[in-house]
Amino acid sequence: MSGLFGRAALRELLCGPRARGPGLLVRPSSGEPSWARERTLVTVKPDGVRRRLVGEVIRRFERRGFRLVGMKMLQAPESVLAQHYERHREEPFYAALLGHMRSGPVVAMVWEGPSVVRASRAMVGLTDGAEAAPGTIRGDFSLHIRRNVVHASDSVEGARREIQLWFRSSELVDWADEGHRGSLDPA
Ligand code: FUP
Repeated sequence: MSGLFGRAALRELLCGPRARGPGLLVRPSSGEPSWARERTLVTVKPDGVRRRLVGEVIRRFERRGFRLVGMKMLQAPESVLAQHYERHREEPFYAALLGHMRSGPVVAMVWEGPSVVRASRAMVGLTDGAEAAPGTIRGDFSLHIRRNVVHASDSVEGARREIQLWFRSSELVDWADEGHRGSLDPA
């Protein structure tokens, strides 16, 4: 066995399969369990950007101890939104939802940490801001089911799919802060 294929096959045999896909599986580091590296997609929607709530959303995730590994501001392309909201395509609110998401820029972020998918859903609150509990982002800043400030992935599998949809692997930064005083990483 020789050439590129041979070397790759040999490496896989010796080291196990390499992570494929855009930066979703990250290197294990200093004993940190792999579940600590769960990732989710959080976007600040156009209403949140217009209301200057980007910093507030980031502040809450940082204060909780999650790690920001990707962030960008963009006018969401129609094709991305269509895939992102695919499961709502037949809903009567679909057109208004896409119209809202196209009404201004969004800030898309990838956050990492233990059970970040479940924790971020709790931090974001119920879809309808009028029903969301005080203390949640929507409960504190929204009264409207569509203008509900943020999106957060609702499952680990959904997060994987959404991160791939919104980010290229080169846009995600794999970093850790072990050994630095003041780190909020769990022990
Ligand atoms: P969530 O997971 O809480 O963001 O909510 P859903 O996935 O159920 O809905 C996605 C988006 O569709 C919501 F953020 C807002 C919009 N929506 C409506 O506009 N009307 C509805 O009745 C339900 C959802």
